[in-house]
Amino acid sequence: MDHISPVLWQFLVKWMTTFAIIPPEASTIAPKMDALLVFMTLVSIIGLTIVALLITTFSVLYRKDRNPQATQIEGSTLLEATWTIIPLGLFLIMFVWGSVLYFRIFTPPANAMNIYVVGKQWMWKAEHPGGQHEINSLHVPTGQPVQLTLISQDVFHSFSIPAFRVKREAIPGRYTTVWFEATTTGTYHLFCTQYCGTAHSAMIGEVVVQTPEDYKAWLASSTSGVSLAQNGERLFSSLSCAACHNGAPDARGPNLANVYGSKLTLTTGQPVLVDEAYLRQAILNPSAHITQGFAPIMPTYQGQISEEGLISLVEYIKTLNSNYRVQQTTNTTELLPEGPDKPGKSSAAQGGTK
Ligand code: HEC
Ligand SMILES: [Cu+2]
Repeated sequence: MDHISPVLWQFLVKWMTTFAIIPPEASTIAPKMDALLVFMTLVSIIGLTIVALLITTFSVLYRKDRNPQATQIEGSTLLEATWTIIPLGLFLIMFVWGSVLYFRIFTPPANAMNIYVVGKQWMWKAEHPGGQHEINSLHVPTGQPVQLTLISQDVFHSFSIPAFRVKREAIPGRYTTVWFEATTTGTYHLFCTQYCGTAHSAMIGEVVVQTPEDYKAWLASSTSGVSLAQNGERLFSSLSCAACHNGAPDARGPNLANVYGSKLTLTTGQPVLVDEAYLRQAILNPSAHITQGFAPIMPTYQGQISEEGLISLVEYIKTLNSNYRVQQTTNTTELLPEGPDKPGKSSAAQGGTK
């Protein structure tokens, strides 16, 4: 951590990675996670040493031939309070320290760029906003917060990148997120850490961390030519969503422009925040939550659209927001080859939507 001497810390980390005690540290959170782990290990070792020493000393000092007659001790409040309060304090430090890290890992910064990851027996599929797809591999740039939105197509999986010290469950039917900022270029392991069937151990891959320039080049060379939002637009028309959602005042369905990030009121009077998860649910399970002022006429699309299709639809609906276009420009298009080269990154436009 910051309070330990940096030289000592570097030495320690070097030693631990050389002897494969910990994986390399390749994200901003990794050293912070390791500091907590080192603290916990030290406390355990010190505690173990004290207990082992006391047991040995007492067994020797009070053995039977030196103390044939047992002395009855009725207890000592001071002693008991001491060995309760000191460990309690130590555990509370770990608790608070751990919670701070936990909230940091699961609260992405507003300027994070989003990559979708779909898990299925037995592979990981990553979908970049520009339409780049990869299987069992994930390309990310250094120095840029990356949020992963995870979902599973079948059973529970868990997406883990040890070198980044992050891991998150991929759950069927629900989006989960995790974020990181890679610091060091290189290739790192990617695992599924939730037993998910016969070929679970083969559900592995690699994370390729590149400089922003190399990442840009990679995006350019692996583009499918159709971004997620463009693919979503196609689906939107081929599934005839526009028959009801055409934005006209007398349309049978609500106008979807600016719906992402807004607060809707349901017929029950309950307010809901429209995020990615809500959009996905609204398409699959429209009758579960009816927007006030509308009839429950939207058909369910359960089983008709793949997870990738849903992701595309969600991304398309997001682009219908006037302010999202700005946000998308600052988040992803600057990383895309065709994006204009801007001198300064502005994060001011990103406040409103989440
Ligand atoms: C038959 C007309 C109809 C069709 C077709 C239709 N919808 Fe809807 N949709 C509605 C109505 C009415 C609502 C509002 C009532 C509700 O929540 O179910 C709605 C609600 C929604 C919502 C929730 C947002 C809000 O403002 O309530 C989303 C998102 C949505 N539809 C997306 C889609 C997508 C994507 C498709 C195509 C795959 C589609 N809809 C097809 C009628 C339709
Ligand atoms: Cu798995």
